[in-house]
Amino acid sequence: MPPLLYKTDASPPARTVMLVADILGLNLDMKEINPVLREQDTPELTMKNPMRTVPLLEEDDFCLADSHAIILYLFDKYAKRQHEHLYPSDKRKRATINQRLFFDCGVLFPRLRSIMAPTYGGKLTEPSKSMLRNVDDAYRMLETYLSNTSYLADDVITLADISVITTISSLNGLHPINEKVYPKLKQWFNNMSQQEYCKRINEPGSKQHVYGLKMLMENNKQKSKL
Ligand SMILES: N[C@@H](CCC(=O)N[C@@H](CS)C(=O)NCC(=O)O)C(=O)O
Repeated sequence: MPPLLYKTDASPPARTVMLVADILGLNLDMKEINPVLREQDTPELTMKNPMRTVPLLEEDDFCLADSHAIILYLFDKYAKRQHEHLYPSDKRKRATINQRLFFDCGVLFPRLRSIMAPTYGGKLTEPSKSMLRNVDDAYRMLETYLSNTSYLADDVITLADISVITTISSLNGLHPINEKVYPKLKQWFNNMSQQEYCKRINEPGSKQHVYGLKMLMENNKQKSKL
């Protein structure tokens, strides 16, 4: 049986897993979970993933949460020779990719989440100046990562790019990358967005995510006027 992925298309980390599975030619079973409705909070799913987050991978009696851990596992288990460039065995390249994955997990996505959580919580009517400053600060870091290579960890696409593109697509929808300030990041974003699998898998979900967040902010604004 193929592994089962609990996911929703709007979720950037879920899209990362879907992209990597697609690139590896892996047909995952999928189960739709709406984190806004807290569908991941059932006792059964909480046992499987105490963090109560999407995505979650289940394979027989093995459960794995966090998109970064999941894509490394999928690569380890299912990658073939032609996928080597995604996570090369060269130790320094691998370490750089790992660092970018930790950056996405520990820095970039939390800055997006700081906008998502109060929006879903019914409070945020628009991102605050400090939220946007933090996003710009992350754009600055990415611009620097792109100083010497066309992609985030190498001159070819690696797992680092697949992980970061989903977060950045949602951030860019909320706070567009300024090409004059971050030209390398903008070029990278355009290059990644042109990839066939990004158009097919990432773009629809990120549009849905950004549209949903903007609609909710508008609703929160109307409610705050009552
Ligand atoms: N670092 C995690 C983040 C997962 C995450 O926070 N997912 C969001 C949906 S985009 C979620 O499930 N949020 C529910 C919550 O935080 O309670 C990953 O990469 O999988």
